[in-house]
Amino acid sequence: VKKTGHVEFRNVSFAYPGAEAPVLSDISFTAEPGQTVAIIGSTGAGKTSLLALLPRLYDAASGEVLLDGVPVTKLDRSEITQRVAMVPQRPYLFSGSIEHNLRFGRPEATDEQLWDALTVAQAADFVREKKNGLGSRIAQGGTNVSGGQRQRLCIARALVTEPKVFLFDDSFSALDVATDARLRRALKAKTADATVIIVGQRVSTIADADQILVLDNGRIVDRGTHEELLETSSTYQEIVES
Ligand code: DUT
Ligand code: MG
Repeated sequence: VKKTGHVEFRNVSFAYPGAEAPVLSDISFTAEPGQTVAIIGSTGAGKTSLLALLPRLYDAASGEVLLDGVPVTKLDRSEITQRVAMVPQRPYLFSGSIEHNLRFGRPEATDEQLWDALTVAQAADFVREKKNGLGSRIAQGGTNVSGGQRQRLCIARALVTEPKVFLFDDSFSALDVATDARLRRALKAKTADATVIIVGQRVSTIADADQILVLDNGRIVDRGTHEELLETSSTYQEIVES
């Protein structure tokens, strides 16, 4: 199997341990290398839960989640983490230098790779302006940087690992619209062959995706491009207008 970052969900259902009601029901879609698939839906729709099944934070109750054609349950954790990077909804920075935080998934990364990732993540200026640059200290939980800076540092951390698949869980929400657009343009140029799955609330963040999945109550109720969904999906129209 070529390890290109091909993602497929096949009739996936999932319930949290101990809960009876399924959080995801019969989810099927594919995300190909070079594509961006966006997931949109109201709070509690199951977006974060869906992403969590790929890096196996949880396993599906039924159906299959496949990475490059192989069920993730048959892969070693290291094979998954080499290919998949997730930027969580509440990105976490730990106590230590910026450099230390950025190298977390790839200790051997060069300084050049760190700066390259920071540049794409639109965080290079902010790090350069700090007196100690990459050596600047981050407080536990990243409490001494803003929410948007924290998001960008966590995006840079994911970029440093050069994954085949990026999972962004609402990773652009704390950025202003212009920074969001710049970041995603740079990301697209840098990761043209990667598979990108992006959870977003803001229409501008997801409108240029190759495919948008509209999630409602754990089900994909509609799918298509932005233009198609504007025509066909009342759920999507409601989200766009809200
Ligand atoms: N849920 C649990 N246990 C968890 C996490 C979530 O029972 O550890 C429930 C809450 C919710 C459903 O699963 O009813 C879906 O949650 P998820 O976090 O996947 O929703 P979301 O679409 O990511 O919501 P948001 O937009 O608020 O991030
Ligand atoms: Mg979520």
